[in-house]
Amino acid sequence: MSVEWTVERAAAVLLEAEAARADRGPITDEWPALDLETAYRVQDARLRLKLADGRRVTGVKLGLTSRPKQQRMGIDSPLTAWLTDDMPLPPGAPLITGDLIHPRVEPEIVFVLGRRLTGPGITAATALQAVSQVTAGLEVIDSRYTDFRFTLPDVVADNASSARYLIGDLWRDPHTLDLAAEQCHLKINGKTVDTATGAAVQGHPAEALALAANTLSRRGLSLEPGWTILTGGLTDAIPTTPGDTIEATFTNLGTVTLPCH
Ligand code: 0L1
Ligand code: MG
Repeated sequence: MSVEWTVERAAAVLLEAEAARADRGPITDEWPALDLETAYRVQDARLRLKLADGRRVTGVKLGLTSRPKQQRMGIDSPLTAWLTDDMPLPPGAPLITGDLIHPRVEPEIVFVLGRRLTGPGITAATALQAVSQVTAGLEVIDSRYTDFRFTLPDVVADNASSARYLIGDLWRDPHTLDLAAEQCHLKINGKTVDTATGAAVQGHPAEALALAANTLSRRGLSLEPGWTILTGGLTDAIPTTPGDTIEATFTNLGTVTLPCH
């Protein structure tokens, strides 16, 4: 007998897959009626389960913000997801790849908010006014779906494949930098494998921040002071191999280094 899908069941199934490091097929294969609005309810239900387990919200991430990544994943829309305090990697600590299913890493421009940002109607200029600091980061994504195969509602429900993130230690004033022109070199074991500028993220990372504020406002939510915002992968995400060191070097935002064990 097949069990009926609900928001709560989908949230629990995805959290179980994460905890067990067991990938699975897309939920929409079994629950084709899962639409985008319901998927965000699953994402929020998944967050409630984490909070009930003692976790704390640290911020918000944007996913699928760059056109090349959207094209590769076959999804033409950016999305938002929750960051919680079980995700940050301590500086210098390795990524234990065996703790995850099939982790991939992507370089990001990271904001910290100085004040609340509430949509709708937020523009990139207003959004940037709310940012107190900017730095470099690496996001580790780890879809709970086999082979990263999913539809937009699937990946929204799965909290945008979020797993871990590493933040740099060179904090800059965002108002003194041209973040669209900020350049990033993504390296594996010292060899550059990809390059991009901040313009890869919706034209400017502040556009991504505005998008997050406006998207969250549809659920009556704001971006809060002190939150970390991962504005989206600048390049495509690269698979991790134990023994590799992944490094993102930015023009003005410093370097973040992640050894993979
Ligand atoms: O941070 C991201 O852009 C990931 C969004 C989800 C898509 C993926 O798993 O690649
Ligand atoms: Mg990302």
